[in-house]
Amino acid sequence: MTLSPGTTLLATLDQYINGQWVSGEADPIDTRSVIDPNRVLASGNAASVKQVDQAFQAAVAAKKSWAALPMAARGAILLKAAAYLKKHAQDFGEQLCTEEGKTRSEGIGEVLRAAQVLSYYAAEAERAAGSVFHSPRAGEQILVTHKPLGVIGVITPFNFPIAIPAWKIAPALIFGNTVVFKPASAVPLLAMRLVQALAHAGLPAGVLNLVLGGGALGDTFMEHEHLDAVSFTGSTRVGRRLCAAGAARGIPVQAEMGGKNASVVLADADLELASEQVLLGAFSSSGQKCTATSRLILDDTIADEFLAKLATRLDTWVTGDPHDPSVNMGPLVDVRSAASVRNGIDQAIGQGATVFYAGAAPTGGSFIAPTILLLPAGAAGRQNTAWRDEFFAPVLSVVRVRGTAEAFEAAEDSEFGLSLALFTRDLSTVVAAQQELTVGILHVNSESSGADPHLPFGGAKASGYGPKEQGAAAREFYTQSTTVYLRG
Ligand code: UN1
Repeated sequence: MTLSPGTTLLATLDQYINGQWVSGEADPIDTRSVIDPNRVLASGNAASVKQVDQAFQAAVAAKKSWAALPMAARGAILLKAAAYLKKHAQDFGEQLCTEEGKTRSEGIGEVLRAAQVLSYYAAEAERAAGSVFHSPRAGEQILVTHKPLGVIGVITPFNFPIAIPAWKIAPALIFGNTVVFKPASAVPLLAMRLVQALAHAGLPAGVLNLVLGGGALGDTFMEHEHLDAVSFTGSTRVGRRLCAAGAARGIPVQAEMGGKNASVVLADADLELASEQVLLGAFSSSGQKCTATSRLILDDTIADEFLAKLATRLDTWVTGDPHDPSVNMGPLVDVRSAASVRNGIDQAIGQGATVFYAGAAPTGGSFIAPTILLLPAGAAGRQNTAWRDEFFAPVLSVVRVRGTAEAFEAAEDSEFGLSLALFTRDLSTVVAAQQELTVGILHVNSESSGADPHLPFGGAKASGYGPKEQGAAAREFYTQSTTVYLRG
């Protein structure tokens, strides 16, 4: 393959093991621009199995002294790393845009979000360390204290190449664990940027180790004797496999997996607001978020008006080079994903879906135009591939329903249960939704995506397994508790 002329590499892809950047010993790897696959952004070699072992040995060797460091001292390192990311947000955000394909402003926003996550966990030393209970016996108190688990394997997806690693690594570290981190093979550059920030901030050797390579490295993790827990975000297929492997050897696994999130627009909704939020939920970041809206449930009485509003908004939604500030949406992460989505759309049409909206997009490459599919009402439409399978793309599948009960029934008709956006002005409908819908995150009158660092994040059904991520919930996963019956 010929390389674009005049381009210089942004970095060498290296492993970070025991506080040193080292060359990989396995096959050559590189990372390329999503817009111009001839442009290599960075290249190097993948980690060998032996290097994965070295990473685990380093993490084991570092764990005692790291856990012994006062939490405030650990927090100071996270805070310094956050400042480094803020300082480099423009550059790293631009690189994120080139490597992953979300828009430049989304890329910068994501780097800042990673910084925010680090700052949030840096303050953990200022929060409660555990809890104290009354005892039914005189002269006794009961304490619940938290200790680190040990060495955490962190396995992350391509779609948030710095924010998701940050929201796993920051709590792992602040609670006193050490980490071996394997990012998605499509986004090694941004993974290196996060590690670089923490290394720059003075993280002691061995506390965080980075190994680069394909999915098989993740399986190597699962077999490593020193692995104490795994936090994974990615597909339900891989997540379930990791959960089973973890259960077989008795270690905790936290898995954030697929989504097929619905937006429900009821008859009394503010349609202007709802159409704006559904647009963002379905098409931001090219729909490549596990929280993206991919199912749209419309009350029959407002369906035509709503779809007309959504189409009008989409008419000004520009798909193209994500570096261009006038562009709203870039390509998918790679041509293979785009081919699979095109195939999924064809299959859905073969099963009775009709195309309501097919936007404009550059031809070729991994671009997928924003697409709205109408599915037949009732159970027939809900058997369609486009209703059941996660496409991870800017494709929205619509069903019409009559009334709230039918809308909730359609929303529940999915194996997934991550996020749901409900559009209504009626408080009792909101209360009913909160009671009846099986989702980890419920948005009322806002888009289905988004996750603030101080709040629990995670899904129900096939979307999630194990304790939730982020906020105070993270402690549940990253520590083991001891119940202390204490008498003086
Ligand atoms: C968001 O909605 O902003 O993989 C975050 C994902 C999720 C993160 C979503 N774990 O898309």
